[in-house]
Amino acid sequence: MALTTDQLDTLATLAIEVPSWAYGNSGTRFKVFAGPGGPRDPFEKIDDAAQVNAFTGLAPAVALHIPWDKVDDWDALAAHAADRGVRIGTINSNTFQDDQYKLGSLCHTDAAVRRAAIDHHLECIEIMRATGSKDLKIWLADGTNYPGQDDLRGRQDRLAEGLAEIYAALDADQRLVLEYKFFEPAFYHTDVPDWGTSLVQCLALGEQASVCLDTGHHAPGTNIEFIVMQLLRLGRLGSFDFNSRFYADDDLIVGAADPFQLFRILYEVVRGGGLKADSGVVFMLDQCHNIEKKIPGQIRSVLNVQEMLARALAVDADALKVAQENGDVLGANQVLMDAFYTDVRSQLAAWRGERGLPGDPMAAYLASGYQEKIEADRVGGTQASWGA
Ligand code: LRH
Ligand code: MN
Ligand code: MN
Repeated sequence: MALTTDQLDTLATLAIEVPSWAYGNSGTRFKVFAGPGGPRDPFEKIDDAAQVNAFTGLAPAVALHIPWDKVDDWDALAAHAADRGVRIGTINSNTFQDDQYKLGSLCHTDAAVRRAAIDHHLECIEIMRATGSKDLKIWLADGTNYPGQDDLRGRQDRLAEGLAEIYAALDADQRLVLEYKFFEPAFYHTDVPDWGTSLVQCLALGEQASVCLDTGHHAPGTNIEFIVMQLLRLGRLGSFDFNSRFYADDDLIVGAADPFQLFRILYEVVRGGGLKADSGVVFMLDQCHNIEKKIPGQIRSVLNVQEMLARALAVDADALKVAQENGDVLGANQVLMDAFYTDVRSQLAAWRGERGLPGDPMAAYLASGYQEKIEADRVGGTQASWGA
């Protein structure tokens, strides 16, 4: 089973945003391992991200996290990105690391804390204007640890109020993307725990608000591709935060734990029109590389997405429809599995060659000398960690 020319052309529309925070040192709450050659500022994070794009042709945008990536001169950062052949993508807000947000941000009972959280988002919108970014992604750590700790409904009302003020500040071509997560850091309840809550809040805001689906943010056993289908059906799938999970929010290399799940998700993307530019779906990675080298880790990640997308495109849609309409349970399942088991690697290597890219991007990066150079050059100074 080989991909047709049309399918290969569709594959070329895949553009992935890599996260700036993937290049800094990261770890678990037990230990952060410092790796040599880590970027010392946001400009060097962009340099590293640009390598992923140079070797794969898949990652033309870099998502930033504020304040981790704050610089004095946003024009200079955007120009630096353009010079390296990439652009600034989604701006991620951060109301989860300041002391004032211990009991919440937009949902906090104290109006002064809510004000600070709203102002932070207004600043993010200014940064979007300065860098040309179109998406403001909001993930809130808001929640409680104990029943009775706060009023669940009051918090939801305050959330709606805060989001409305942020939404009102958007330009006509900017979007608000609201990310959900079922637990962590709060353990009793989370204020945006699921796609339903995110969707309800987005619907109240308006057309420029949509849902971010982080693949690591669900309870075990959740049928994620069903959520993808439903949000695409409603025109409210704003973006993906791709990563892999074995247990909880592991933030490991997408497709590492369950390539079949990634295939199923991407099949629903294809089926629901999520690859078309007018769908507005942004494909982002939200990952950290704790023990492996960062740039090869990102290269592996974007290749995993491309490979599973190629297999999803290989599904024989006509045969599947016939089997489904005939009630042919096993036949329909086999059509899907035939595509999943298709080895597309040599075809993808040839496809890259036709586009002036290395057939084996990982080997080409490792042979390029870039890793040795940054490990030699970036000695001294403070390496950026997962956060600042
Ligand atoms: C929360 C999250 C969110 C944050 C990122 C660092 O778990 O997925 O997207 O911005 O991690
Ligand atoms: Mn995320
Ligand atoms: Mn997460």
